[in-house]
Amino acid sequence: MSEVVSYQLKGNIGVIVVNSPPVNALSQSVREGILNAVNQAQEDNSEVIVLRCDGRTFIAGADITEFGKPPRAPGLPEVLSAIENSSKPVIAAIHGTALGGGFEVSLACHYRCAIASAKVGLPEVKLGLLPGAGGTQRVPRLAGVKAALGMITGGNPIPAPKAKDMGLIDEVLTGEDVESSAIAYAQELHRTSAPLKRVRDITIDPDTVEAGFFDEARARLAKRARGQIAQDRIVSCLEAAVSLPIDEGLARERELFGELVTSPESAAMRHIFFAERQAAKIKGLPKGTATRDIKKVAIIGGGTMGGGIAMCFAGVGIPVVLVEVDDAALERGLGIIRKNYSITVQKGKLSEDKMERLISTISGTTNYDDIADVDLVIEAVFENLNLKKEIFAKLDSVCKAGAILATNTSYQDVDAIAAATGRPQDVVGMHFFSPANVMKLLEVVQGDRTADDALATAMAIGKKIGKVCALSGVCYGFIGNRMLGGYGREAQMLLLDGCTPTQVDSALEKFGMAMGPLAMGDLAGLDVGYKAREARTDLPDDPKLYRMGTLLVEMGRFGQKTGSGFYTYDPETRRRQSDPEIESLIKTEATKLGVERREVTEDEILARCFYPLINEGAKILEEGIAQRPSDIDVVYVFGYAFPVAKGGPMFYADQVGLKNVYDKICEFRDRYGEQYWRPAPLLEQLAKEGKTFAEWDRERSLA
Ligand code: 3H9
Repeated sequence: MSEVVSYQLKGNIGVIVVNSPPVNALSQSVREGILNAVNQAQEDNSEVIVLRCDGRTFIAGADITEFGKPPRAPGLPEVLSAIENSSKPVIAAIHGTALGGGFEVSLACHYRCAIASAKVGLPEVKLGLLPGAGGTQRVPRLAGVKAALGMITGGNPIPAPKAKDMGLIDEVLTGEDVESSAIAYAQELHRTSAPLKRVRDITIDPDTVEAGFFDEARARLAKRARGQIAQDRIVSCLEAAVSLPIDEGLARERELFGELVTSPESAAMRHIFFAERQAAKIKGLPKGTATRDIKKVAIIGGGTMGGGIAMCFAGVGIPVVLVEVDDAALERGLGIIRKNYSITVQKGKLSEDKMERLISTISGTTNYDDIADVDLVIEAVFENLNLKKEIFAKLDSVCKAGAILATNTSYQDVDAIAAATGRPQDVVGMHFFSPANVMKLLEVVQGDRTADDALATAMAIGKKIGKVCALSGVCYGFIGNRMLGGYGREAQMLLLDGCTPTQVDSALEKFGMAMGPLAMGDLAGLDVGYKAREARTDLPDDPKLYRMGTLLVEMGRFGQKTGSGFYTYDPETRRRQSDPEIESLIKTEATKLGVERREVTEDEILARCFYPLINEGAKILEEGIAQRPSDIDVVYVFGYAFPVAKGGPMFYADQVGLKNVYDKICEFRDRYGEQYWRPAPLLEQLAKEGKTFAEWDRERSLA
């Protein structure tokens, strides 16, 4: 009946099947197909209608690629009305994930059944949206207002058994074959003359919502909004669900959805959705490049990083061997892992049983011979090139042929490390971010001689352990840390120019950064940057450069770990407090260095800190270190907590306008010198051509 939706009468059951790969999103043709099928089923001998999907999942939501384009009939509300007003019961039969508009389709059905492995959810908030096809009105009618608030503002999928407990679905099917199980369920409903249940007919008792509930929710959500407005509008929709008749509630929901879908925040978050998926694809590598089997992993180095990486593999059931230099270090490493898990148990997020199972997946050794059989080794020792080379030579001699040898280095030359082995084709960088068991980003670093299948395997295993992967070429600091240099530098320069640490950090936090750069320096340890600078020979000889960071370390103020750095820290709460002593020290230093202090605006703070990132990003693109501008955005959003509602530094630059960014960089160059502010040739070119990074990338891929 349509290319993507079919309808067949099977006995007394009309079966509608959506088959629109990859995820059965509600494109115009799917909407039209469902509408026609429901109408057709009204006219035939069917007594019950089952709506199910082919492929890997039930409908995964609206077709996100259609947002921002002129709407095409039929709209989703029209389709849902046809389902809801069907004279015969319509049953949604769910497998995979029923998400967003997909779950909303099922909410318009009279019954919902799902196989046990299925999940349902309303993830719109992760795209800066709210459920725009009745989700905010129907979920509170089924599950209550509190549960609806958690589900819709959190956006996380809910397993079918839990969804049943919450009242969101009616039946968890016993079989795994969704069609036959759903037909059996449909027959049972028919035999018992089950009524045409419409969620819209349920009334919400306003007394179930205590006074002040919505105000409290708004205030709580605003604290973690970081520039996102969707949470606030979701609360408004739920208020409407409680206080208005359903049709008015639905109208309110549509109005607020309309506001969000045209907002810059949602555009940025949709950009990141597609960027994340794009980043996993390696240009020039044929789709379906074979990957190597990874059944057992070794981690060299049981420090914080190595332990965190081990936890990532244990989490997906892959046995890990931790390798340390001696028993004491090994005990310490395994102890840290146990402690991390215990904290999660204490928080009630992990059972004791599961913890023991996870810990039993991780073993330890001090003997390299014990890792001869592993499929992947990740070296995570401290940043010393000679040490890393020594380790790789040893790995070369003990590891089986075909094992992937990865380094977690943040700065060292992956090609030099690979050259220490006789198998550079098996060597790759896998750069995790601390804490490795929490942070989502994994930079996969391609050496000069890394084999295609080794690279594809690193990307695939990264995805398997739940990371968002982006490919980087070899250079100092790879994509993320290389770009960060100017960001931290300017944050400190701004202090001499007239800012307090609080002013700098607050401006960036108001923009949406999780933590300002100076507070971040205090958290990471100012001594870390200090030591790294000592080892560098390429930094300009300028007494202003990192002056405050250097002074603080010399004063023994290393940051949070010593109780003070740019700020002082409350020993109990670890909350930061501005320190008048530091503020006057900054003034004294500025005077000594002949810097005339002045009022600095928030706009200047943003430009001084972000434009070096963007400029370096442009150089990284020119050099082919990053594959695409959107990969850089992925690195910053998932590795450096750049606000997703701003879409990453390169997307943000496109919104500001590359000419504006370029002009400002030229102004800073004239004011502060070429050694810090030299516009990237690509930025200059695009500014002059009036193009964006995204346009440049599109043209390049078409060429
Ligand atoms: C919504 O529903 C609004 C409504 O409330 C109101 C409307 C009025 N559209 O993730 P994968 C593509 S908002 C278009 O790698 P997985 C994706 O780009 C929507 N395309 O697979 C990729 O393409 P490519 C609410 C989509 O198995 C391919 O499918 N729903 C959509 O790891 C495979 O994706 C959501 O937010 C889409 N909706 O995970 C759900 N979804 O191959 C978003 C995916 O070219 N989707 N694509 O790179 C997901 O969370 C995951 O895709 C899913 C599968 C869990 C379904």
